[in-house]
Amino acid sequence: MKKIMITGSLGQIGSDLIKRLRQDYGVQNVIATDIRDPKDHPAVKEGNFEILDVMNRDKMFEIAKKHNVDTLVHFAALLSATAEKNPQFGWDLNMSGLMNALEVARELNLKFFTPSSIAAFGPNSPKDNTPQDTVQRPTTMYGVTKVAGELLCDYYFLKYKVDTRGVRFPGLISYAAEPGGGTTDYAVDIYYEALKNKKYASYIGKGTYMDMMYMPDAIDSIVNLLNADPAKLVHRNAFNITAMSFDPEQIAASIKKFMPEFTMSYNVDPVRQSIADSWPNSIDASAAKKEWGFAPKYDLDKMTLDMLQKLSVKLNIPFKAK
Ligand code: AKB
Repeated sequence: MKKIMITGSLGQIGSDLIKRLRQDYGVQNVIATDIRDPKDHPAVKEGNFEILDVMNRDKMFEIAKKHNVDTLVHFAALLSATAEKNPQFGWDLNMSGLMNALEVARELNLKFFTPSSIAAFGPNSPKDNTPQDTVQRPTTMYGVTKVAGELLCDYYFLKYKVDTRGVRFPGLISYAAEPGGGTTDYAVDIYYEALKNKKYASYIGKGTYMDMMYMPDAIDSIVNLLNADPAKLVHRNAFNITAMSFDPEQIAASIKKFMPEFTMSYNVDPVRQSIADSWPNSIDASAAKKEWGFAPKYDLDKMTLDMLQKLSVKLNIPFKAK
């Protein structure tokens, strides 16, 4: 992996991955692309940036060829809550975007990474410690596209030998770019509101457990899986990974440890609650640990303290852990 192109790179994961890859591989060797072009974004100002709508396969091919990339990381997609509002567009964007990216990877012989999600499981998957290989009958459009995407990536590896790799991400928590349109986003919003208002009304109900991970661990997982020895990869495209599982009460309790005046109430959103109810409480990441050494570093309290400290700088709101 020497020259990497990223689609949807100004989103939550891309914003952090660009920084890491530019540090590791050199600024000029990371080609950031996105449908948006905010001129003041560091990724746009610092290095190579190209406007790309992933529905346009010719343009994607042209950019990859022009920059002579050897790796394609494909993020552009609608997340769960947004896809549920417009399922037809969710299918079109998530599936055509992925198919275009896989075709570009096939034609140019690129290494390929795209994320799947805990959303690839459904209400009849085992709820706790959900195995790597098990029943997958998701009931959201996002989940349907994630299962289809996992299979499509397997297909491109088996049929065309494209070096496809991927993980099932849990909810990702980060401070650089805010997530948009997910179900797990409450676990990001809560830190912003804790700093701004010392209180938060959760749209996810008490007792709803979901897998989560802090962004530095997610970024490590992408880089480590892309660099993993292919001979050791049995699963390739849909590794379960997780760092923690909690419900709103537990993340609130973690914030209170550092900010005792913080309070939480509930204002449950039925749509996002029913999506969360269809997902696992916790998934089993043992295949990722065994096949490529996945090892997250952040637990809930370590993440909470870092999030509050980093966000206080970003938002310019004083914070001192109690
Ligand atoms: C979402 O909530 O839609 C995403 C995901 C778990 O894939 N964060």
